Amino acid sequence: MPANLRDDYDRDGFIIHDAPLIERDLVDRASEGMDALRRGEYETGVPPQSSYWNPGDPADKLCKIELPQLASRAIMELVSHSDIGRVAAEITGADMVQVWWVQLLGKPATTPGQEAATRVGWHQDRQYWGAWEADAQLLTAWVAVSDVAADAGPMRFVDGSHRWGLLDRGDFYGQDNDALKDEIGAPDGETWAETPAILPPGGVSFHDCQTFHASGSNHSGEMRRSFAIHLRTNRAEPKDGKRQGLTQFIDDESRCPVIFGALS
Ligand SMILES: O=C(O)CCC(=O)C(=O)O
Repeated sequence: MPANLRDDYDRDGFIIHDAPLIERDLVDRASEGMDALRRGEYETGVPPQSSYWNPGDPADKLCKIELPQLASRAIMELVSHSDIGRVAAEITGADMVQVWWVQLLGKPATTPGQEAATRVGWHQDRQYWGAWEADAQLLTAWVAVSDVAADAGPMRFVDGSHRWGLLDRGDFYGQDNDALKDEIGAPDGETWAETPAILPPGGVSFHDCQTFHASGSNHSGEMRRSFAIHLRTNRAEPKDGKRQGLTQFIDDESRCPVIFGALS
């Protein structure tokens, strides 16, 4: 890995590791696992957590399934990949990296002009993560399972926005990203500059919990497939030491694997 990735992460609030970190065979097996979950088939016998998308939902709805690794062994293998932990540790300088939540994300392909709520609105992850202490070091590894080219509705990051503080003005489910961008606005002296995360299957982007990001419609003709793997380092503690909501499983490494170092 280039030595300057940590500097890039500190400066921009994200990195785009477009050299695949996950081998193709595992990506393909996790993709099959994704199809099984979409059919409501859970090979471990354990369903995912309660989710925005459920089997039988319309084909043109954004597919978002919580903790898919509980239901599929291949998805668990993918989210536990040691190279994700290694890169996350390298860019944060951490001694320990743990997966604490995962989302399966399938963005259906639509045609221009088609009415479908498949976009992801500008937001900072941190606005949804109140179960962690305010200074917790949290980030996301977003693994491309399909080819995420410019026409597939890639994530877009706002360069350096992790340094803008928690503005709490975004909306993951928002569909009008121009209006949201105007509402959020760059703070005085800052510029709103966007970088798309173009990734091949197995490529991974990493973003800080305060980095603004969004994604548009997918016009590639194929579903855009990915996993958003939410990570904490040894510098992240749950709020008031409580296990609740999104932190409820962090003491259970069979659900929340440690992928670099060890829990102290
Ligand atoms: O998949 C997307 O377009 C957005 C995902 C996201 O918001 C995240 O991984 O934090």
